[in-house]
Amino acid sequence: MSERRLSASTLRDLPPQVAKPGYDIGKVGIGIVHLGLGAFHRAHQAVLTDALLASDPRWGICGVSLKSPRTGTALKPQDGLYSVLEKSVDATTARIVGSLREMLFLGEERERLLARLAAPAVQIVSLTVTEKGYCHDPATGRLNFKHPEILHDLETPQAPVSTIGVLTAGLSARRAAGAGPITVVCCDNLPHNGRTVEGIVDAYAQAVDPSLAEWVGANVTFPCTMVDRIVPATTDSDIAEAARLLGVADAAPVVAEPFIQWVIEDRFAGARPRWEDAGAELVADVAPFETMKLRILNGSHSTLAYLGFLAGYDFIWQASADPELSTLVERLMIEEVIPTLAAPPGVDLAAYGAQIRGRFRNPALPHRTKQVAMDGSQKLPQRLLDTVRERLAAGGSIAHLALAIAGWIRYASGTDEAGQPIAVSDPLSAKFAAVARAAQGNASHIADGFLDLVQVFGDDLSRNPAFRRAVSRDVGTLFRDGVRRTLAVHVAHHRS
Ligand code: CS2
Repeated sequence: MSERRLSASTLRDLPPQVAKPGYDIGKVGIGIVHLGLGAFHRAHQAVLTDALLASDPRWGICGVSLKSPRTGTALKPQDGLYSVLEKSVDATTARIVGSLREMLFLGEERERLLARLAAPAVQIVSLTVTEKGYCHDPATGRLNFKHPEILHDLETPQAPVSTIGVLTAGLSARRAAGAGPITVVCCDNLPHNGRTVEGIVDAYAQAVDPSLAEWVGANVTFPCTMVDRIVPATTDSDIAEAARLLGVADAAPVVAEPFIQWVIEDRFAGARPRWEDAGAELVADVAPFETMKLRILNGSHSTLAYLGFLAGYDFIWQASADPELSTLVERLMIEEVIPTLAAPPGVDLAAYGAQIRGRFRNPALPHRTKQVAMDGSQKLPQRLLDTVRERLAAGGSIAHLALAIAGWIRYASGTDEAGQPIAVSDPLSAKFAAVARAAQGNASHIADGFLDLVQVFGDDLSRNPAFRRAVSRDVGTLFRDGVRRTLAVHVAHHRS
């Protein structure tokens, strides 16, 4: 017997408690092209857009997979429909999202993608390609002209493989078609994400065709955004749970916490969906929201991921429930991060931090420490290192920050406390392995090798003796005493 599958034709058979699109998906146009069809987009922007389509059907999404056809292949037989399983501590609810109206795979459908980007109805191109997807130097935010994908695309700009190459080729097609202005909405956790992507696109376009760079300057805006929702990678047990809740199979559900936030700089080149009607905040200045979120949420997330993994925890909620790790994270937020922040209008930073610690403890969300630990070289600068810079400039202590950074180095050096290899997933993993090999188990050589990575630490921190000393000491302690004892001593010693 073949399994019944979620699709436009089975939509009406779903149980009444499953929320469904309140509009005819057949009448939805494509107004948005989204690059990076991952779980985060499908649980965030696609959900907030879905909520608007009943009143304004122009804003369906064409979702583009850049690296793997997998998600599109799962969604095509489902007419783009999928479920979002929202998990709080004591309940799971399911809703069907219908905003994804077309799925494209770059490897096979480049021409269709370029045609979409050149269509006048498309007014927005948004992105979730993760930090490393921008092929930039994380310490400076500038395009890395030596990145293999960028080298490839500069040779053959008409057949690009990198996000930046694809985006710029699309903007070039748009200019050629005379389709008018467009807005690029970056939804990744980069600092000043709109400005950063604007600079990266400009550098690339200048190298390909300076007249295109000029056109982009006059016709394209890059609003900054702050995005927030915890979305663990979908597992087989999530797929089984979706089938149970829906009564039909869904090959591509996503799982998310109830919390969702999107703050967008009101800086659009043309038309835009009224995302504020779905709960997004359109503001003049995103910077205070974004810095708050990157430093408080993502900074402590990474801290829990590295130290938690080393302490033997598979999941963020387990690491958050550990008394010493939870004390460390709370002190990190209150004593070292919050003093560097200007509160956005109407926000109490201490309450914001406490709410986040509560979100991390949600045991219904199996968010792996290993998942958050990925790509640390691309994440540390905006999550922890900018905070360090401001603390040092203000003469404040960096004890908790240094331990978090040492946790990353200990993790990225590639073996756990039982001597087993750690599969470190990071664009710089080959460099990490070379540092670890050359150090031959000597902790201070390991610390030095990592702290010399200027593409992570920048020239300033890499050469700052006080910073190097603090981190090096903690790396030494982690290797000598192990993470458990290091944490116990740290928490006892830095009692507030
Ligand atoms: C996490 C983020 O994987 C990670 O690095 O810190 O994906 C985090 O869950 C989101 O930014 C929450 O909004």
